[in-house]
Amino acid sequence: GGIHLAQGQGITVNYDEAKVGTYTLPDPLRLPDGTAVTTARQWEQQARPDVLNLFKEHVYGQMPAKPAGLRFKIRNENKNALNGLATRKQVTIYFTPAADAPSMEVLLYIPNKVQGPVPAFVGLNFYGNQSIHPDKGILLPTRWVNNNPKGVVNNKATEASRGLQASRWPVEELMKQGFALVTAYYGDLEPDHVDGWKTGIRTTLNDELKIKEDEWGAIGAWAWGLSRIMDYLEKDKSINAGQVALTGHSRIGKAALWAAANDNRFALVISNDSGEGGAALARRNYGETIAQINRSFPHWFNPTYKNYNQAPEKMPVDQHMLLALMAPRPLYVNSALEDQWADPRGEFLSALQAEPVYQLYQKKGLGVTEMPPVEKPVGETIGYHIRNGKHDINAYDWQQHIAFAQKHFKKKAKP
Ligand code: GTR
Repeated sequence: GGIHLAQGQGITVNYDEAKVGTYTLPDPLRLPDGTAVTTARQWEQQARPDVLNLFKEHVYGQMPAKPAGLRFKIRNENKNALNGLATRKQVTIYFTPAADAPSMEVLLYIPNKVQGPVPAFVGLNFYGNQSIHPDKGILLPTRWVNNNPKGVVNNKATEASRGLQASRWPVEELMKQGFALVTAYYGDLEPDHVDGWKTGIRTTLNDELKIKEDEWGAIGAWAWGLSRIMDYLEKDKSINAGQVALTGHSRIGKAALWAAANDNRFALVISNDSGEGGAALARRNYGETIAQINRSFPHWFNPTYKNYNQAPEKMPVDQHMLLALMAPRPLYVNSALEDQWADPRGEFLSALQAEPVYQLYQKKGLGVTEMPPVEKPVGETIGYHIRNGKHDINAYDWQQHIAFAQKHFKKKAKP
């Protein structure tokens, strides 16, 4: 062990499997009165609503409904983007009818050579839509962005930030495989810093959503934004809204899981290195812990989550139950070997422990009970891989995600 010590900031970080400790996971198939859940119907009508509420109450906070005044504006459309490979659309989602309504900017690339409506990958980005591709037609964000030596200066995105994270977004490959790509900047919902809530939707939509800022957290706000993208996609005739794969890396992977738990319009879900508060089991003392995440990012979760800093075993849920909320939808979880901070084994075990709920639907999970070797993907309706390398989302990860989506959407590659 011993890597990532800087992230420990005084809290001991364990990387020794022998020191993980023993723990008992809560059983998703057990009702509060002790009754065993044995059918999908029982899960959906009795257990599932309860589990979802426990996550609201103890982890992520409330999830407000779609605001009545939601509206969309196509800002521009270019049918000849990426040298003719794609149509690029930029759409503003306004959250209220007011002229100066809080809003988010959505970027879509839709493949030109495929008969629509097409399946889509949807995910938020870390540095603005221009960060996903050098395409000069992408509008720069005007809002607060985390500083980055590659073109974000004084929390403003500059021209130099175009394509800053292009390695994480294989746009051309997705077009060739017949998928649309839909993305938005997570900071449009809430800037990712301790005071971000003051300018984000947790403040600007207090009245509209009838919610106080401390009744949810930043992850909740990001997840809520993902559902608003889904609201738009249901109206866009070029997209097959029944085949939307939701993806997210790391903190955005946590938000993706939470969004899909609340919104079953997302047909397939991908957790890329989402770690603590995402796919990884909280009861395992390995890598990042609840205490650690609440110290570094006090704005991410519900205030109640802090009660478990020293006592994860007291939580009525653990993260395998979040994964179980995806059932029976296809779910893909993946880890990276050098990303021990995210606890790869804890992510794998969590996916494994979600299987009993999938079995209620006669869906097969991982098909293994031990972690597979590096770069040997496993699984049916629940997929998993661990790859070489660092905390990131790269071409290898996307290759597996695309193949997984193709298999489940029964959509062949159509160049
Ligand atoms: C880390 C954090 C992780 C993960 C990661 C990321 O600092 O501790 O939980 O969210 O950031 O988002 O890249």
